[in-house]
Amino acid sequence: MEARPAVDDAALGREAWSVLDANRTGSATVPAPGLYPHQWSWDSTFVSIGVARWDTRRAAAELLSLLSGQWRNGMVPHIVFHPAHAEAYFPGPSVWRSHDHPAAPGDVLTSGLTQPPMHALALWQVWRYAVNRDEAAALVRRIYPMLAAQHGYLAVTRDLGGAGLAAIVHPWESGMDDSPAWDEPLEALPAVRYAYRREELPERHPDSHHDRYVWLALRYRDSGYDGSYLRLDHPFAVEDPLFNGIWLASCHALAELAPAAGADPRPHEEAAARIREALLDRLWADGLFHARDLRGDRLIPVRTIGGFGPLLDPGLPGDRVNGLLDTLESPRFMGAAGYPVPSCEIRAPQFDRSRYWRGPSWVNTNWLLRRAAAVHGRPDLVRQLGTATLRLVRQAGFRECFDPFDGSGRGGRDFSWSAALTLDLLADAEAAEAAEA
Ligand code: 2M8
Repeated sequence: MEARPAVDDAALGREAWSVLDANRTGSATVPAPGLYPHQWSWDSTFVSIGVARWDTRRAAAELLSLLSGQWRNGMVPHIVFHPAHAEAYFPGPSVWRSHDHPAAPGDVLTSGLTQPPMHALALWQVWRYAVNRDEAAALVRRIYPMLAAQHGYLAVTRDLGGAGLAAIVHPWESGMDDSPAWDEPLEALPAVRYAYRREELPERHPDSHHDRYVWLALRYRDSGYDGSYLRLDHPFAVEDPLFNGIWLASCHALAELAPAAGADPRPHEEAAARIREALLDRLWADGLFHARDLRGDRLIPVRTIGGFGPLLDPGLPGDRVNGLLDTLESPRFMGAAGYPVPSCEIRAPQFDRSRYWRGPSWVNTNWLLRRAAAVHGRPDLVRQLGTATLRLVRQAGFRECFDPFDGSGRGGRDFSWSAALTLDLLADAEAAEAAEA
């Protein structure tokens, strides 16, 4: 049964917890019942962020469950499969065949791709709010080496452009699967035949590039998930500003966590500086960051929500920050939307108010942009994004995403990151009210 959040904050908070409890299977939380019945990587980081203020152990268990799927080369997979209903989602473990790969864990089934590296930001949130400091320190000592390995994997195996940015090798790695940013590189692929049974296709992808998604995943799998294949032959390689902006912010988080783990923060600060320089050098154009198609060797012109990712960096030069915030508040994005922030520029021909990552507003990207506004000293924007996001879930429920004009819900119901981040927003709103009183 879908939760219908109540109007007052306390009831909304209770509804959010009941969604998270219902979506919990053991120590992991699935993104949405039925639709996504396994543990997804960045979804779980948002769940961990949302529960961290109240329940350190639950937030930590979420991350540890996900990291039980980490490969020995440092890669954190985008899905950790729930063995009880392994094939309930396509592509399932029989497609990915992680158990055949020597670097994959033997006892946990995973996908072979990764997702935006939010994990250090989530651990930082757990560290920040933990009441028992000894427990928090032990947790940081346990998880820090795993995240350092994840960052090492990105820096070495995924720097396919050789300039210091991590490349995604599949649209699923961006988290913004159907974003129009991937249309051009996908359409440059050879026309492919169905590599799966038609009835396995998820209903929400009626005419997307799903054939190509599956084909790309199979090609990578058949290379043995090989790093040199990615560098030399894999036909999809894109430097995405959201993925890299999150990676940069996670480098700052690791630098802050390093002393608690008895490690040196400097390598993470240096990594952040390198990523920033590469972002500015390679992805900036016309007041926004753009994805770079490494195979076509060009910037992808369409403006999407991903272009604001580097705003998460406190060290981004002021002129770029101002340019990005102007674009964000302009009628291209927030200025013409009733409910921020559309996932694609409203004026772009590819904009579609209903289609998954091609227009709708999402709670997780709103939360990230709100954080970026806080980082750059814009309390008005912080308030605006927080209030509007809470208005969305109050009116439409904890939906997967929302129509940016009328706020109606789209996609899955009882969606975990929408519920978890609502808890965080409610707590901040309450703290702000208390400070004003
Ligand atoms: C969506 O992605 C999956 C593939 O990973 C799918 O379309 O089936 C995206 O919205 C992604 O960001 C999210 O992590 C996942 C689970 O919520 O669903």
